[in-house]
Formats: sequence, C-alpha cells, structure tokens
Amino acid sequence: LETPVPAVADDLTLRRGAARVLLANWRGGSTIPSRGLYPHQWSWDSAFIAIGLRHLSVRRAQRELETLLAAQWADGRVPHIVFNPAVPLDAYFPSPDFWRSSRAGARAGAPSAIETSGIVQPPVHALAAWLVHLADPDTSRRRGFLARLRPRLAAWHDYLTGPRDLGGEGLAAMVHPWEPGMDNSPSWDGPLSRVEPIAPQTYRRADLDHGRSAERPTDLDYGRYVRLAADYRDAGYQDTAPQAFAVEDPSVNALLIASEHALARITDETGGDPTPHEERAARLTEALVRRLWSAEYGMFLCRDLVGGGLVAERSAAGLVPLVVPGLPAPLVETLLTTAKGEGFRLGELPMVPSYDLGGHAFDPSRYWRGPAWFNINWLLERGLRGHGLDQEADGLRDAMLRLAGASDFTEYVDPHTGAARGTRDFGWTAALTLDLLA
Ligand code: 9YW
Repeated sequence: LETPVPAVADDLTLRRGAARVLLANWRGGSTIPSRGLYPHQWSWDSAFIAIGLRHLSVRRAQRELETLLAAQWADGRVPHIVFNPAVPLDAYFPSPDFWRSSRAGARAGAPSAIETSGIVQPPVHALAAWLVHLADPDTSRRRGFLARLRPRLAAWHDYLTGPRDLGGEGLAAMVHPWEPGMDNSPSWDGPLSRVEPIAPQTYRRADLDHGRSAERPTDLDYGRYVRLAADYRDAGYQDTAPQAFAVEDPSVNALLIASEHALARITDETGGDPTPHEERAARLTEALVRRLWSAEYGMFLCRDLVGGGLVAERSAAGLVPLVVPGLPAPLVETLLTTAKGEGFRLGELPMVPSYDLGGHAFDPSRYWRGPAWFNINWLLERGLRGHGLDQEADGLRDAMLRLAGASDFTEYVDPHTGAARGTRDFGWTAALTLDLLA
C-alpha cells in the first residue's frame, strides 16, 4: 500500500525520525539495515550507518565499525555479512549454514567463533572511520580508536589490491554480483548469463517474505547468485581458483581510492608515514581511468574479466568516481554532463537513478535497475561538493532530505515520482539523512 505523502518535514522532525530508526535498528554492537528484510550486520551498510551515527553517538559509531572489523578474516577480507547468532536461520537466505565460513573459510582465515558470509562489499570503511574520528577527535584518541582500526583497514586494502587484483592491472575485482552492493544491476546481465543457475527447489528465498517480488531480483538471477556463492565456498573462498564471474567495478574502486586517501590521513594521525597510501591512491586512480573510463559513454563502465572488455551498460556506478579526490578536471566535467543528460537527469529529477532512464533494462521499481538509492546519491552529493559543484550538490541534498522524510526512510525510490520502494526504516537512509542535516 502506498502511504500518503506527508507535508515536508522540518529539520527537527527529520532528525528525530532518523534517530528513531537508528535506535530501533541498533542491536547492541551494530545496526541492522532493516528489521524485516536484513536482520544481520552488513558491511557497507555499517560504514554508511557509522557516518550518520557519529552525529548521535560517537561511541556507537566507533562500535559499529569495531564490531564489523572484529569479524575480519586473516587474509584481510571484511565479510559482507556478520551473522547475529540470535536470529533464526530461516530469517535470511543465504544463512550461516549456507556460507559455513568457520569451516569452509578456514584456509582463508575466517574467524572460528563468528559466522559470516565469505564475499565482500565496497570498502567505505576507512572513509567512515576517518569521518567518525573527525566528529570527536578527543574521544577517538582517548579510546585509541584509529590506532586499533588502522592495521585492520590496511589489511583490508591489502587484500583488495593483492589477491583481488584478478585482472593484474592494479584494480580490485569482484567475484559475485552481491559484492559491488548493486545486486541486480544490468551491468551483470551479460557476465551472469554464463552462470548455470542452481535448481530453485534447493533453497528458499527469505527476501520474498518481506519485499514485493516486483521490487526484488528475479528467481533466475537468484539461482545464479546462489550458484556462484556455493562454488566460491566449495573452493574454500580461495581467490586463486578460476572464477565464473569477475568484474572490475568503477564504484568499488572509486570507494577504495577515497578510503585509501582516508587511510593516509588515519596513518598520519596515528604517527605513521602516509606516503605509501597516497602513492597507492594515485596508482589506483591511474588504473581506474586507464581501465574503466569510456570516452564514448562519457562515464566509467564495468570491465568483464571473464568475457573480456567493458560492459556497455550505463549504471550510476559509473558516476560514483566523482568521489575520487583529484580526478582529472576534464573527466569531472564530462561526468557532470552525463549526469545532467537524458540518462540520469541530475537537477531535473529529484535523485539520480541507479541505471540509465532510457536503458533497455530500465525498471523504475526493481532494486538496482532504475530506482534511486540514498547511499549512491549521498556519494554523488559529496563528490559534486568536493569538486566545487555546490549548486548541484545542494539540489541533491534538498531532494534527498525531502524524500527521506516523505518515505519513512525508505530503501529506494522511484526515480520519476520519488515514491517509496523496497523496505522502510532503512538504516543507511536514516543515517545519511542525519549526516546531510549536520
Ligand atoms: C540482498 C543490505 C544489503 C545492501 C546491498 C543490497 C541488498 C542484500 O541489501 O543486498 O539480500 O539482496 O543490494 O547493497 O548492502 O542493506
């Protein structure tokens, strides 16, 4: 049922509403993305949530990241889900008994006392840790927050730039469509079409208990996701095994670069030498442009490492590199033109859609195939502002605040109408609202 759109909430009402969501979703050491659909801790959700939580409680924001990084594997990977043992197994699929991290991930150094997934999500964590530190540097120093997190963040980036450089050209590769965080992006249609779906009767989609099927990935997509995850698990989560799906994603690598810059600041703050991190950020930026920039499309594209070549789909992932500090000015200009063009209509529509409005696979309601998401728009807002494009950034900020309030902090919105889609009281929508209000 569509909720009637309430009058525009004032800042105080919005702040209270966002705080209420974060308090209700707090589970003692971390925050769940949503009470029905996602009852565990998710990796990049926690990073965005910490960025908002720092305005409510710096201690909780620190704790959010500490809890996640406590589940880091010995090989450096930060799992995309940390399971809450108190939640029934059938509340979310794939559940701990599917991933079996403590056994199947033993060779990769999975923790023995915590169950996690075995894949990763975008590395927003060092950026989040730095922003949490800046919210209250005294408390942060007193608690040794950055000093404790720094080695873990460095190991995380070493994993992504080491074992995950599957293309051998200096970028991190993702081996499952869940890893870049944009599960059913049309960019994965081609690379996924080679994957044999697992039989539907071998698993049960718990997501459909909470989300409308028209707003979720299809069964065929799910069968392929499950196949890839099962194969990765059965290979002991080893990155040396051949992968059926491997892509270099511009959003993931842009976030890695932004986080690598943050890691340089964190290293400096904790008495180390930031130079190696600044150098790695520069190398990653050069590789991002060399490998994923398309002059023809006027934006970044994904690279399919198995089939070869760039994927000819315009998704918002290709605009996220606006968050990269020092991205060459002509590229920023071209990205702005593309964002304002007919595919994304920045400044005309309230928020930037996840996929080309005129693309063959566009669907205004289905997850990452069109709807506008608050985390991606928050990143674009930040990127625009970082390049001095304040007018565009202000417009996005105002629209996000309006739609977050009007939609009960929904997971995503129809990009044309701004109508709420997905689940409500969503963690990062509430958190990033608080951050935009600060
Ligand atoms: C799923 C938790 C996660 C996000 C992802 C989003 C979705 C999980 O929810 O994936 O069950 O499909 O795509 O980005 O982290 O909010």
